[in-house]
Amino acid sequence: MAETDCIFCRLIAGELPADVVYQDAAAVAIRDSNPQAPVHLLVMPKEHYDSLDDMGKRDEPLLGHLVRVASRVANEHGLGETGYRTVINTGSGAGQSVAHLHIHVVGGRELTWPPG
Ligand code: DGP
Repeated sequence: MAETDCIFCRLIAGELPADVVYQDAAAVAIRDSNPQAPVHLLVMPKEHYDSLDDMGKRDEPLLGHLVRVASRVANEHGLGETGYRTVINTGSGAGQSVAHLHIHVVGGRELTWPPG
């Protein structure tokens, strides 16, 4: 169910503008508005989940689908050869600023490890 005060729910509903690069019945991928690399996409479920910790056993197929979508959009954006990083920030201490589960797909430059 969409949450009226969730930016990503509003964006999925078309109430806010977004650069959508992929969508299907369950998932959407958009360009991040504050990119940290030449390619920085966000893959998210259309249904609202606050975070990864909101997902239960019954959500495992959706979670798997989101990860496959992340791989698909990464490759469609030319990251297959150079490599890319997928990140899910969970909780404010880990840098989660939007409480709607999303997978960052980052690439197009050298990525260091460990992340900050
Ligand atoms: P996180 O900090 O892990 O919750 O990531 C949230 C990301 O969402 C952050 O990189 C910036 C991005 N973001 C926030 N608001 C918007 C928006 O309205 N549109 C788009 N495209 N990205 C947004």
